[in-house]
Amino acid sequence: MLCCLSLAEFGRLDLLTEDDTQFFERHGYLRIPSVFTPDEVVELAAELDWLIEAWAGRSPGWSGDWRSVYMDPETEKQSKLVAMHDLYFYSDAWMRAVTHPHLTKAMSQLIGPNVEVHHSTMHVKPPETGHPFPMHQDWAFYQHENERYIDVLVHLDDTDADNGEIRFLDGSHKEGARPHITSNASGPCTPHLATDQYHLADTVAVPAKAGDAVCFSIHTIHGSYINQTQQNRRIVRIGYRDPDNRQTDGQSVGRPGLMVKGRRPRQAEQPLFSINGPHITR
Ligand SMILES: O=C(O)CCC(=O)C(=O)O
Repeated sequence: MLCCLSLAEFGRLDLLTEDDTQFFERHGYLRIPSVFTPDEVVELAAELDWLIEAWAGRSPGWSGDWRSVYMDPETEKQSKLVAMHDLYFYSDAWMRAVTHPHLTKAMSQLIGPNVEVHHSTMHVKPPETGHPFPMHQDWAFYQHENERYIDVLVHLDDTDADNGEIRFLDGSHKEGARPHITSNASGPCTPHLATDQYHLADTVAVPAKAGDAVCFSIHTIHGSYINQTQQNRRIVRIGYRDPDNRQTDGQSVGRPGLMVKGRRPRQAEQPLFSINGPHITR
């Protein structure tokens, strides 16, 4: 069960040290070890495998000319990504995961007293040709006004160079949002940064263990290599924000999320959220 805290576990609630928060501010990313216990990982992994079978889409993944830089033609044809959004609409285990006290406490240490969940997204790299990710900021997918937005990669498998661990451009969050390429000669493509200016080879690898959470700023530039192993590489990204950090465009814009820490301050004249949608009330 994910919900009950023993006294020993309660002691873990002060999850991040001063050194951790300073590391995050300086580098723009942080690995938080063992946020989820081995039992919790087993449950979440089983639920994820069910979601993969029952709901997720299997597609060639992100589009763009970057694909021919990252992959030879044969690999490019075979490369696939298994993905879906908002896992907590489909699985109570994932609802408990995004509201997990250790995780939400850590988020409030980095974001502030009030924390709202924005989305969750499954990224599974299938065996051998599982999708690499070009260098990008997540800001390009869900634009927000300030930096009080953190993405968390919940690891369900150990990651390393062979299965495409997450990699960050150290300190790149400090310059804020950067323009991304959103179209190529053949038409619109998935947002990414120019392959001749931003190189995966310049990034810091952050291998992690199943149960770890690797968090990073919405402005931290990152990417990853292909999965060359025989197993799925299973990660779920969860986005958390300060509810006062207004979203201006992109994924799920205008949709309110659950408050997982603190309160949603009321802006002047702010109406209640509409019960008839759309929810663009801010
Ligand atoms: O799953 C990965 O390796 C990269 C994920 C990523 O780039 C993202 O979630 O923004």
